[in-house]
Amino acid sequence: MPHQVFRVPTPQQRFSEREPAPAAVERRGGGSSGEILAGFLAPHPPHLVYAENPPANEPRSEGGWEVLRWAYQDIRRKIREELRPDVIVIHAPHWITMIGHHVNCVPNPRGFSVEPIFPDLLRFHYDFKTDVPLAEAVYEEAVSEGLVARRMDHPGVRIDYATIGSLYLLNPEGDIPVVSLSCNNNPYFYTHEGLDDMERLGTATRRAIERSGKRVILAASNSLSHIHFDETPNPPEDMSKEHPMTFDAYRWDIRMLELLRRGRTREVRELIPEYIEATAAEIKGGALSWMLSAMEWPEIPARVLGYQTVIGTGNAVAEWPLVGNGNGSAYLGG
Ligand code: 2X7
Ligand code: FE2
Repeated sequence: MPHQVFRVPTPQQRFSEREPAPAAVERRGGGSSGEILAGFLAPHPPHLVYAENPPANEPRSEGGWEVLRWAYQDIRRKIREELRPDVIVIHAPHWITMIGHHVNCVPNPRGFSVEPIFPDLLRFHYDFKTDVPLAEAVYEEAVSEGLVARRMDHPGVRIDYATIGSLYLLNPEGDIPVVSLSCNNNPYFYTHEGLDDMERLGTATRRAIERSGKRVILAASNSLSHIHFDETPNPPEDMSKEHPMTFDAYRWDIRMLELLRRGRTREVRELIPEYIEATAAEIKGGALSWMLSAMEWPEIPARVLGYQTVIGTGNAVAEWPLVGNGNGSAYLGG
């Protein structure tokens, strides 16, 4: 029996007059052709957006972190020219909700985001469209799954910089509708329990996509090992100062990436709690567990397009190509 966090026994007990029960949910196999085209590990350090110098971001840079940015360039091309998805569904560890998995149902979130720790790097004007029907379907399926879930309907919702950063790096044109999910596993208190719920949220997300008829890509917005320097170099993009925080954190990142490159997702699943303990890996927010679960723990080689540190944290850009010609061809080893 998996551990449960803030689980309500039945949907019926949960609904009040303020929040009516969602309509009955059409189950898998209900006749629609929605599918997940690919999943992406899509890290969001504000440094990467800063280094791209987009007009929407106020600070200017000389570049930096090219290995990750060139990897993003590659997947941007694939998304735009080959996959052409209807929606990006993103789970981000900086939209932390203490109770419940929140789903952003606001049609057009827009505003100005200043990164609280690195305001010198990210002061970004964001503006994107939500796929509201799919967002509502994810909420409904999460409730059906027995999870505590909430719709975010406040038009003035402030979007966290992880969501903003990964969305920009995946789709700078901002023309692909989005479903944005919060991080409820309360990463500072739980490891296993929160991740069990994330896997259920993944199952719910998959069902919602299937019944939507949409062609969707998933984005797990997170770094890997997540201990960082306490001082920023001057300038921040001075790459001579960039290195893994510890050799041990680096070893762990590479061990996990090697397993993913071999399609050994079952072993990864077993190791995640130990990895989090050892490196404070940002996957403690659950984005990777959510995404792999939504893709049913695919035993295909992940295409790891780049690994690099950002202020000491480990970051990888990777793809799980579920359809089309990509079948993990980046991995050639035995
Ligand atoms: O949010 C982040 C992160 N994940 C990694 C490195 C530096 C800053 O922000
Ligand atoms: Fe982060």
